[in-house]
Amino acid sequence: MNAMKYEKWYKEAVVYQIYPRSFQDSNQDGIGDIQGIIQRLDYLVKLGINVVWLSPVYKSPNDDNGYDISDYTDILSEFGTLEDWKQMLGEMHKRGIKLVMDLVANHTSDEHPWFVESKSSLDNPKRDYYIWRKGKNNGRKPPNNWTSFFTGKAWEYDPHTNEYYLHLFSKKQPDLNWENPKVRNETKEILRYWLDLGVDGFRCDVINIFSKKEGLPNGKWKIALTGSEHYLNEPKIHEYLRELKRDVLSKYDCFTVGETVFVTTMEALEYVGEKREELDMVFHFEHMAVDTINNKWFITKFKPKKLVKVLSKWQEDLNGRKHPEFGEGWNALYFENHDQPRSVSRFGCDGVYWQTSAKMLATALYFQKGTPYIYQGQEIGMTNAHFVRLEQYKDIETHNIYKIGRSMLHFTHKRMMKKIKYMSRDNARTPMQWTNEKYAGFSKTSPWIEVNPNKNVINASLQQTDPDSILSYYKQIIALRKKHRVLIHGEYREWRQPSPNLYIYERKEDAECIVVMTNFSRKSILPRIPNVLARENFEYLMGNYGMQPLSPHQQMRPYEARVYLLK
Ligand code: ISL
Ligand code: CA
Repeated sequence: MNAMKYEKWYKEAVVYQIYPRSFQDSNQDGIGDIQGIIQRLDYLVKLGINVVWLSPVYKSPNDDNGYDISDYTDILSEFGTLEDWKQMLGEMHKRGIKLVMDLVANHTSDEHPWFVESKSSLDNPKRDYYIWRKGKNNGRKPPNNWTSFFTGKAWEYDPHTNEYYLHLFSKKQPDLNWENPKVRNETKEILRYWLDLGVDGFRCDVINIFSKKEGLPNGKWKIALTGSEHYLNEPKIHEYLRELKRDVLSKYDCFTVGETVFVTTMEALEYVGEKREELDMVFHFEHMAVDTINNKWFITKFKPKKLVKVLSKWQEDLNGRKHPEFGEGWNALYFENHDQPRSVSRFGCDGVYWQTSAKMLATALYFQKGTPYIYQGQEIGMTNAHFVRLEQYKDIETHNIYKIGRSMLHFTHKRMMKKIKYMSRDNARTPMQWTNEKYAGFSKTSPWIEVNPNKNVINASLQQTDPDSILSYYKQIIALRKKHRVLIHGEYREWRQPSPNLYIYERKEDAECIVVMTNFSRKSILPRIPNVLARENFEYLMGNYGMQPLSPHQQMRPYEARVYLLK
């Protein structure tokens, strides 16, 4: 079979991310599961999405909630069985929903049989599956100064063989050695296994850090991620991705979205440019850093202008005009995932303007060029967890940063809790709020992580019957994307504004043009619209203030969003 045969259906897709542990519990053990997902598929059909990205459901000791895999071809028993999974896939396909699985191949769990073998002796055939090195100073110090994404050293000493292994995440997540062709072949087998079972694509975890610079040199000291200049976007990763594409992915009708940390637009194009034959799109993080300085834990006030600048840059740079040798690239549009705070709490207002601002954010994002990704609960405007005690948080990253902040930086408990409250990944991991029942309809028993106390006000069941709800608004957005081709293929152009809080852009293809207007503030602001355009030129399509405004030139009210067809 030939890659060219397939239509690029993913460009018209709308993806919904499920974090299985927190979506729906079917057997009342407090943990979401696969049968739970099956129960909620009709909800997803009504929403209008047509692809599900499922965060890991593989066997895992759950040091990092499934991103530490101990068996890539079987299902974690808390989530169900492979039979359940097959049933889920069948039920999805029956409803026209495709399934994208999470491929976590930078590292395995330390309980994966490969690692168990690898650490058993220096001459084990699987020794080279991982990155083992002798320590410095007669073994007393780690091989280099690299630090982990979850803070602390990136090396763990193993007394049995007197060497250290590299782990860029937790010490229970040893990094695989991608320079070893056997490791690449194992990954290909895993891909084939799931593709042959019928999956439609992969979200590839931290794909741009697989290849490490030869010799593993010391990195320049940084407040976080010392050493990263020696593994971010190393030239060989591009070879490896083309190898996966050539040997496996091109033979199936599937797509890939790579999670690429700290990439610039130009680096991203090397992964997604159509001529590169590597990935179909990437998740970048530039817009996820606009409220931080250098590091996610150094938080600064959110300024809409910064966000808009980044969004426009990605829209413009990926069109490929600056680098025709790479070809055009395709964007992945997201504000949320299981690692990020809730967008309404972060870029909107989860108080008075909760509903308006959640709708505005969706308008600003999902009419851009690219494939929309909706993270579970985002479509009902779920907010940050607002936990008050450290014990309420479950995430390994959160607990690690708390320890480091207190012990090494000498920050007060209060200061650390403030950071965590804003930035912890658990903000996105509280149970999906289906109803106002005790456990939000997620489960009948106390869940693995507490339900957000606002479930009585924010839940899907309330919103399903309300035409003015955030959920209904998301349905409208998805329907509009399906109706207007220009929203898929049209060119993007920002209409720059004097106000730093207004974001207006157009999508244009041939004679069709759609204008999207959003206000990121609680003030009313006059938009700047070319004078030549009269009121009659604008056909109102949708907005978050109900009734059609009198004129497109009219003030943008607090967090207002309006969408017009330009004639
Ligand atoms: O959330 C982050 C840390 O604050 C990110 O840096 C995150 O670690 C990075 O985006 C990689 O994320 C992915 O791989 C991790 C896993 O913990 C995340 O859940 C996953 O999305 C390790 O597999
Ligand atoms: Ca369960």
